[in-house]
Amino acid sequence: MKKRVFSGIQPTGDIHIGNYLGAIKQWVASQTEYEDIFCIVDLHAITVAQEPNTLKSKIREVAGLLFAAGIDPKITVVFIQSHISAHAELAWLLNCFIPMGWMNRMTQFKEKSHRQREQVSVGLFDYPALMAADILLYEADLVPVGEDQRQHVELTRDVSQRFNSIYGETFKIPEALIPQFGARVMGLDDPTQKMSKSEPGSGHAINLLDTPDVIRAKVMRATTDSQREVCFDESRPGIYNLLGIYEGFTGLGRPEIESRFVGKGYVDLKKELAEVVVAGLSPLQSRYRELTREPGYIDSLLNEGADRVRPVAEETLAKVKQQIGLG
Ligand code: ATP
Ligand code: LTN
Repeated sequence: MKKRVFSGIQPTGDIHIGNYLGAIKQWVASQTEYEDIFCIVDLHAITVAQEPNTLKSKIREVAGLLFAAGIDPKITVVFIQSHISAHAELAWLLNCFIPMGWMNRMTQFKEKSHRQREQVSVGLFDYPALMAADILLYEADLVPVGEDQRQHVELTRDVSQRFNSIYGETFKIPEALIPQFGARVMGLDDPTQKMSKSEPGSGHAINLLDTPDVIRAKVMRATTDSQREVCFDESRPGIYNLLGIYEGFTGLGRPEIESRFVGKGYVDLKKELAEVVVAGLSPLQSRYRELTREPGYIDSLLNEGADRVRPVAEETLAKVKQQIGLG
């Protein structure tokens, strides 16, 4: 029996190379080893304000990028979260088993709410409960996520264990799967901040659909420091991040990468890195253009995906409701 993998991606902003190296690339690589389910989490997206038409088109764009990156709809399920109502329903049930103290510790909420101040919704606070519901509905063994999501997977484990200890074995306890490389790609303009879709600056992230010239310009403008030597040195976050991206796209080992830049400077690294990223994204971009040529094709794949996994979600939800004594 293959292990089941579940992960989610938000249809907000532009998908960037942090999402690609930290998540999508690993998902593609794992398809034959695991039974994969990937969810476009539109219900999570609305925890912050979204423009309706943009949200709708972003959902299709994210799906298209996943398929273009190599997710094979014949073996892997990709679906839209709001197509399966069990997600929202289980989130409510879990809410009643998550102590406020656990939620108050969530660092992502602290960061995101700090940025928004009085606009912060209850949904944003409750985000981890919905994420726990996503994972638990499908009895996932493994949850591949970037380092930033580790705490949410821990909360999922805690609430499932708590529920099981009250009502008996109900949920499978999932485990986070954090990639060693590309776990945390940092912003090009500020290498002390994680590259993020919600960061507005034009020099912050390289997006998967950026043109070669835009990619080159962004890499050349990336923030570094005033030293010279090109090596993996964590105390120099700018250069460390650029080398990490180089590593992510080429798959080369660190000593090999460092040896390529002996006697060369930051500008050489940037020039070479830009070409590595342009070449790395080019096949994905042409597949994306092909996939989106036929209107409705992406939607048909997403509907099929939801139809395949809905029965699993409904069965888990029914079991939970029965254990609690609802209805
Ligand atoms: P935002 O920062 O706006 O919340 P995001 O860029 O973190 O969005 P998500 O949709 O939340 O994007 O994340 C999708 C996947 O990409 C997750 O597995 C997440 O951990 C991973 N990821 C996001 N940003 C990075 C990053 N900078 N480096 C590595 N992985 C990342
Ligand atoms: N919170 C995640 C997206 C997400 C997710 C999930 C990831 C929503 N539900 C379930 C793994 C499993 C994020 O922001 N990257």
